[in-house]
This record gives sequence, C-alpha cells and structure tokens, in this order.
Amino acid sequence: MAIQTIPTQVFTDQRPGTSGLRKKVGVFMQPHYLENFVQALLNVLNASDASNQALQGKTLVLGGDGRFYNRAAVQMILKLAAANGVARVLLGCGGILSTPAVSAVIRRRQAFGGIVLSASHNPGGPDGDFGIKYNAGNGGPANETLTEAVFARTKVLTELHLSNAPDIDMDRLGLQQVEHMQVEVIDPVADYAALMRELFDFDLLRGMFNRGFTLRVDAMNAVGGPYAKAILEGELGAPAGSVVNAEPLEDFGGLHPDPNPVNAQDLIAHMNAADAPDFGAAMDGDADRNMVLGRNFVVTPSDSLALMTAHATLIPGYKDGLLGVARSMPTSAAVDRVAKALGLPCFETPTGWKFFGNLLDAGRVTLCGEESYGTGSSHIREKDGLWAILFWLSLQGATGKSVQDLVTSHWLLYGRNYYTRHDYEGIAVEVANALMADLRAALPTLQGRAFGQRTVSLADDFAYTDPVDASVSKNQGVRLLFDDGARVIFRLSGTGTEGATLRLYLESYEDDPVHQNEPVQAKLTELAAVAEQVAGIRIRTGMTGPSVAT
Ligand code: VG1
Ligand code: CO
Repeated sequence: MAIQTIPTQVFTDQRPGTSGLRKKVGVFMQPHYLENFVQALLNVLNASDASNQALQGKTLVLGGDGRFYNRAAVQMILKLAAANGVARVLLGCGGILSTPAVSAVIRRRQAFGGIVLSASHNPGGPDGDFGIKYNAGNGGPANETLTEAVFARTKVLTELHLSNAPDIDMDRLGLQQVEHMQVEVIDPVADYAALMRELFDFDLLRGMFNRGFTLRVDAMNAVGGPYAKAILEGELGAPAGSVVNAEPLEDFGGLHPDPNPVNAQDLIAHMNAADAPDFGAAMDGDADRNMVLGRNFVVTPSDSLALMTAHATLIPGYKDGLLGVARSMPTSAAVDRVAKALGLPCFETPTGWKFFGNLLDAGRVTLCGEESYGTGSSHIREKDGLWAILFWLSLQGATGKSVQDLVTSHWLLYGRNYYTRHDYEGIAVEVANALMADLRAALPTLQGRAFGQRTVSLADDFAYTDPVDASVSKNQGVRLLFDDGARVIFRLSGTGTEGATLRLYLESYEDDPVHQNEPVQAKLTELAAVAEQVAGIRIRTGMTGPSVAT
C-alpha cells in the first residue's frame, strides 16, 4: 500500500446545485471526474483549520442509495480519504445508507461530516444520474459557502492524493483498514431505527397492526426498502409484504424513484382499489422524500406539513410543543395558517434543505417541509421519508381517524390551499434563462396589476436573509402574490442534469367548505392562464403543457 500523488486536469462544471453535484453517470465515470470533486472537497475540509490538516483524527460517514456506480465510488472515495488524512470512515454495509440515515449516523456518532452518494429522485442505472453531496457535522447539507469553496477548488485543482490499497469488502460488517485509515462497516439501519424508537410510540403502532391495520409502502426499488422492512414489518409487526419494491436495485428496476402521483401510479391504483389498505406511502431514491395517501385520497406535501404542525403534540417526540416551523418559499402557505393559530414562528426559506439547517441548529424551528414531498424535523438535518410515514401512522393511531378524515377536517378548520406544481422539463437552457430574465425585468409592471378578480399585491424575486448568520441568497424565484392569498411562482430547477426545468407553482386559498373538494387542476386553471400570459411558457418552449403536473 502506498499513497500516490497523481496529476489531474480541471473539470469546469462541478458546481453543486440544490442538493450536491448531479450529473449523468457517463459524466461521473470519466477518468478523474469523481476523484477531482472529492479531492477538492477534502482539500477544502482540511483547510478549515489553520493546520491545513483538519481531517487528521476525524471520522467521516459514507454511504449511498445503491444506484449504479455507488460501489465503485465508495472504493474510490476510501482511497482518497485515506490519502488525505481521514482517520476513520463509518461505511454503510454494501455501500448503503439513506440520506436521513447518514444524517442520523453523523449526529449520533459525532462524526466530522459525511458523504452521500445519491442523485435522490433522479432516475438511475447506466444511462441515469449519479450524485454526491457533503453533509457537515450537524448532519445537514453543506451550506452555500462550503459548496462554493469546493467549486472554486475544483477549478484550480492540479493533483489527486490517493492510496493504491486494494478494495475493501464493503459487504462484511466490522473493521478493515485502508492505509492508516480505519473503515468500520456498519449496519445501515441500526442508528436510524434507534432514533425512530425515541420519537414515536412503537407500542401504539404495534397495537394498530395487531388489530389489523393495513398499509402499503412502495420503496420504489430504492434505498428506503431495507429501512421500511426492518422497522415496519420487523419491529412493528406490519403484515409481511406491506413494503413493496423493497430491494435497492442499481437501476431502481426501471422505476423513477420520485414519489408523486405521476411516478407512483401503481401505488395510487392500489389505494383506489376496493380492497385498498388503510394507508399508503412511497419514498424516493435516497428515502428522504415521502408521499402519503389514504384510501382514494392523496395528501399534498404542503398539507402534510400543515397537519403535522397542527397535531405534533400527539407524538411523544414532540409532546412538549414545537419551537417553530419553516417551509420553502414555493411550498403552500397552509402551514402558515396553523403556525399563526398556534402562535408559532414560521419561516420562509429558499428551496433546498440546506436552508433549514441554521434554523434547526439555533433552536428556532422543530418541523420543516417542502412542496416537493419532503418533511422533516430537528431529529436530523435532512428531510426524512420513513419518519414522515411513522408520523402519519401515529396520527392515525392517536386519533383513530383515517387520512382523508384528518385532512378534510383540517380544511374545515383552516381553509384549503389548493396547490399544484407544473414542471416543464428539458427546455433549452438559453430559453429558460431568457424567460426568467424577462420575468424579472417585468416585475415593476406586474406590481399592482389586475388579472380578473385578482390583483398582484407583491411581485418580486425572492431573496432570503438567513436570520441566524445573516447570509443573503438572492434570485430564488419570481413570485406573484395576489390580494386573495393566491400565488404564482416561477423558478428553475437546480437538480436536473439535462437542459433546464422550469417549475411553475400555483396556489389559491379556499375557506368556503362547499368548495373545498374540487379537482385541483380545474381549480387552478385560471392561475395557470395568468402564468402563461405573463411568461409565455408555451410560446417560448413550443411545449403544449407541462411534462409533469403534481
Ligand atoms: C428539488 C426540489 C427541492 C428539493 C430538491 C432536493 O430541487 O424542488 O424542494 O429540496 O429537489 O430533493 P429543484 O432545485 O430541482 O427544484 V432530493 O430528494 O432530490 O435531494
Ligand atoms: Co431525495
């Protein structure tokens, strides 16, 4: 075994997006592509103290969602870590760790940080996407200062430091060695399961399954499977087979592990069938997202956050109440109404979980959520799919109410925020950028303008000043806020790997119970027309409608 220094050429496209660096597998498989990014990361981490050896004696956590290239990437990262001073790596067995589990392990074992190998909800397999992101010692996604520093480093990188040690056996639990670095292969589920036991009343949940409660959890052939099987079927006694597509596959079995009503049609069909189980749920590629459903009923993620906030004290982990709540800007304002009623601080952040980290660390919020099927809490620093499933199970157990009952009675009390997101995928980058630039230029003329019965009370480009460290994030999306509570929001995706994706978010508020059970898309047609009128999406893109409407 020896540590080698190898010259390398710069790649100019390694800027992390909303959640780490995501590219096509073919891009990542180019010689030195992954290595360069990891080397730059390790250099930046080492430079975080005056010795320039900050990783000496430190522990990193490593694991991924099991997609194609996961295993090769693990071996490469170990060789780089060993050559850059890392003392110890905690590696999920088989190279597997869900994103929430990485966060949980970092926190419970007080690691220096962790590396997550995942492109999350993006498709996998040899023609799909791969991704990598760094989580800091709080268990959460690196902040923008760190990701920008890594990007800057990738642009001046000249050499790699790596060990030529043989590959380790990542399927064998226990200790191994790469140079002087210790690798401990750990059970990917154990720490996470221990944390769930601390938050939820497992006896209550066991009782529900004993009395015949049924559920279907679709793990979409992604990393959530082993966690859901171990906890729901193994510990809580849900009937065998309740968790389907439970084996993480390198190509997700051809499924698109992005749980929404379009990609989870099989689950929806089961939930609409005559013999539907009581409860349905799905998770994404790295198991941080969740979709929850009742019989014949889909819960929108924004509503999910609002209901969790309203009922949190029913859950042992939150029985003393919440410190506050936060939602990403495009997420519906349903939770704002609950926060107001409960007297809780409510924060509006840019898209991406990294913006919740400071609020959680500072004890300003307990629950957070995004419209993109993500909810989570201060128990870790990532959104958490299985946690959300356990939360919703607990709500049903504690109240004896069905999912549909819970949601519709919530609307009666707080009103309903009708909500949809329209994605226009694969737009030429120049077209998408021009559309956004023109919208930004038109903001002054949109302010105060009337569309039908509605008037724009605020037209702006969302900017966020972090209340904890005062850092400012600009250009986070164009917002049209209307006088009746409706909103139209435009932003470009930061996780895609092909062309640009325009996300259009539409929301309207309805407090009249008579009108709270209408089809969502129909209810929002008028706002979609406003969006088209001001942005000219169809004319500019040549598309006749969104690629996905959820
Ligand atoms: C999307 C979602 C965002 C989420 C991010 C990562 O980002 O909109 O809410 O935090 O994905 O989720 P964007 O920039 O494409 O809109 V995950 O589960 O893919 O890591
Ligand atoms: Co994800």
